[in-house]
Amino acid sequence: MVTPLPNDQQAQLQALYDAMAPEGLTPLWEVLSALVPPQPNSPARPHAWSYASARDYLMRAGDLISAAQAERRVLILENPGLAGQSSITPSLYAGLQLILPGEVAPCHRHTQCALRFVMEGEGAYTSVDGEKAVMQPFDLVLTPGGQWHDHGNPSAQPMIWLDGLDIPTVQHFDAGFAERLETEVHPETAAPGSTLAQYGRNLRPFRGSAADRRPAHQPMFHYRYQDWRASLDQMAAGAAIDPHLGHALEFVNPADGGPVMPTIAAHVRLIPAGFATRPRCSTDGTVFVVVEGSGEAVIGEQRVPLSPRDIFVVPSWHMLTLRAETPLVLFGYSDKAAQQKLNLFREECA
Ligand code: 1HN
Repeated sequence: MVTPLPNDQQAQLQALYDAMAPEGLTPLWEVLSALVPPQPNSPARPHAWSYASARDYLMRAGDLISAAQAERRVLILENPGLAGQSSITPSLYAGLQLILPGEVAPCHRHTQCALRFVMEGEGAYTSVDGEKAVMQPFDLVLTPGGQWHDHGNPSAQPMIWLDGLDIPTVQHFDAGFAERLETEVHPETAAPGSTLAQYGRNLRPFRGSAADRRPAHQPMFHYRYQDWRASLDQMAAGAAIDPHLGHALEFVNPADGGPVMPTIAAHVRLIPAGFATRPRCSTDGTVFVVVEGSGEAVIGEQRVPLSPRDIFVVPSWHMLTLRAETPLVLFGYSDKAAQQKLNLFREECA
């Protein structure tokens, strides 16, 4: 309500609201400015998670419940401003998943899109529609909506990755479906790495092969650290630095040049030692992982010290400045892919 009302008018209005409420009627004028704010006013808060501490709890969970028992053994990174919502931003979910040597996380599929960003371990895999992506630290692996996926760890070390999903977005649209495969593991449909070999170098099958097996609109599902890291280094050696982003590269879907999944976009950036980015805000609340280096993020009023493998979230329309003490390499994902389709995405640079 913009102007305060006389007490008797207020009382009469309240009586009116009370009378109509049982019939599912409420007055817009009491909520209009909250419903249509002049700019985003996220309920999410800037927050950082120490990897060492989260890892400790995750390993303790590993002593108490198996991957098979849990279906997915994951600690949710819940935004303190979104308590009870299993969300890191209003549209995105994040979690840390542990898979111990010898374990299998059973095969299922769902409408929600997922990405995995490897935090530690090597040699475990995600199988997507029966083709394994064997993972190394800081690889990005996608399980797009509707594709069967199971995980396994034949290596001798624990494997931990960050799961990023569009769960709250799908929940918002009330459009989620999920099912388990009858068998624990999807039968192998192709040799590990075959899709990467065919689509990962600006090529695609002339006919047949993975062209029949992978969806034409989204063939790629493994983006290797060794590849993206080399590209970032070459960019940093040659290109002028972007004052707001540092040296930044987006992961693309080779089928259309767009973001990696319909709802989720992902990128990496490198901030050279001693560099501080100029402040920038955008409507896509973003989850970041520190891959290398140390420094500081300033998110609105909040200062967050950065060290390797820490995770932090920058909610929509919060100014972000990144300062690198040593060369700082970050991975980030957000709902920019969805926002651009809906003509909602905006950014502002200072
Ligand atoms: C899921 O399918 C995975 O496949 C991880 O590893 C976390 C959280 C909610 C719903 C589905 C996975 C998930 C998930």
